[in-house]
Amino acid sequence: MCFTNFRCFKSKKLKLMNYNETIEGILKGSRKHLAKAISLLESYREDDLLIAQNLLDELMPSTGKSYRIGITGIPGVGKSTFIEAFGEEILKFEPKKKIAVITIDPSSPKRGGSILGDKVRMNSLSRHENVFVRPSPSKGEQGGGALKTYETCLLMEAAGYDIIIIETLGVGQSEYKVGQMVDAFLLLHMPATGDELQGMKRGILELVDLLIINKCDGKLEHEGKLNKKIFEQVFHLSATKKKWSPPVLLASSKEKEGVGVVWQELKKFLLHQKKTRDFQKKRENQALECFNQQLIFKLNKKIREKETKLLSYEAIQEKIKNGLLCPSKAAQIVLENLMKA
Ligand SMILES: Nc1nc2c(ncn2[C@@H]2O[C@H](COP(=O)(O)OP(=O)(O)OP(=O)(O)O)[C@@H](O)[C@H]2O)c(=O)[nH]1
Ligand SMILES: [Mg+2]
Repeated sequence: MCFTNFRCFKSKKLKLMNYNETIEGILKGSRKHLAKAISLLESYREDDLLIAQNLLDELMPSTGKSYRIGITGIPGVGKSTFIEAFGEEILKFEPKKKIAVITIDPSSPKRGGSILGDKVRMNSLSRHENVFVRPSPSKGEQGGGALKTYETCLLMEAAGYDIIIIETLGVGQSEYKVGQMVDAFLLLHMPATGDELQGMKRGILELVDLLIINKCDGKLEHEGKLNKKIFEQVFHLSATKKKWSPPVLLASSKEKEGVGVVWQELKKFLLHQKKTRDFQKKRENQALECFNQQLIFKLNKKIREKETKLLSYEAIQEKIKNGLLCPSKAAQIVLENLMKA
């Protein structure tokens, strides 16, 4: 049952794209219809977003059945190369699985689109008939980037994808946001990148479920083994707080070595999560968090759109920056004006 705004049914665009055909197409696993729905979701236009919202709402009963996996690590650590090897490894043992990959690209501040959208990547994996690779613009926080990634996951689930892999940018807030929207979060580390723990963002280590030391080939192999001991000690020391101590694995994505072990260990983790019911609890919290974020995002957007009667949003911001208006009083004024409007 669709509870959302029915105004969108009058949209010309909706008639053109054929709403029912799109829903049926997605449920049958059509890439064309899935891609169209994701584009609507990523759009800045209000009418597109309303259609995407309604589509997703109708598809909700068919979502939730995948494993959502986040992959992070500094730029150049080998995330894309790893995902390609990892995906191929999964399909070797479980050929019926359907894998979707979302790569988050830095967005162009001017155009709002994806800068690297046209870059050819994961060439061999993306050619597989059971694989769907989709670059997604990060759109910054104001564009609600992470929220769109979450909903893209839901659309992919409705299209029957069993495993959804999200490659983060590896820098900034989006990395943490992805870490908080997946079932399992994998961190790729590269040996010989200086002081291991100083260089590593501590907060990320707390979100990690599996740590993979990549590029363990050639000259870096020995260093990789030394790094493994350091990370194992770190996880051992913090193990009392967590039910699961993240395994530290050595891999070479380029040589496709050690990648199969990652899949085996990941399955153990997911099974452990399901047994302890942490899997379901985490999903419920994530869905509620997405709702809260959407509410804040939509409220913020509305406030920006509606010029307050007393002061414009920009003028209020200016006064706050110059210390002429107290932030809580400012928020009160904006909210009151919004209610009146
Ligand atoms: N020697 C070696 N090189 C690797 C390995 N994995 C990736 N590389 C190389 O590292 C470089 C960066 O790899 P990517 O897979 O693009 O890294 P990434 O983390 O996805 O990079 P960004 O998306 O730009 O953050 C490429 O030249 C890869 O060939 C590995 O296991 N061993
Ligand atoms: Mg990459």
